[in-house]
Amino acid sequence: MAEETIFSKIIRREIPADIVWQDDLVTAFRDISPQAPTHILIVPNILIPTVNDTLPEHEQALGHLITVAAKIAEQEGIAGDGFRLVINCNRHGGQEVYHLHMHLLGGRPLGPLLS
Ligand code: D5M
Repeated sequence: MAEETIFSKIIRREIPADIVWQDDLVTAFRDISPQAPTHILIVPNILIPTVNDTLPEHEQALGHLITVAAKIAEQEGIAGDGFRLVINCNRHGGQEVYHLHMHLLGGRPLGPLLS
């Protein structure tokens, strides 16, 4: 059984977060350390630690991350100019919180992907 992170507490609304979307499958909230004018994390409600731990039964929730990202981008007014979706995996991917999440970044030109 994977260990819960702070994101499970946010999903259950046990600790404060600026939640912009929540449904049966996913929760989205503003990143505490924004790297762009819009920086939102979209997370599956069930705990999947990393992309390496994804299973076929997770596909509905994982696909939903993207359709919800599109809705939030529209809601935030950044859909037209564009945005970036990022999922970090493990150490080389720069993952800090081991509850799979998608970053939605936008509101400014983001420049080259890699650093
Ligand atoms: O990204 C993990 C992200 O999670 C990082 O951008 C900070 C953010 N974070 C950490 N704790 C919180 C809370 N409590 N609220 C909102 N955002 C948070 P990674 O892809 O794992 O490097």
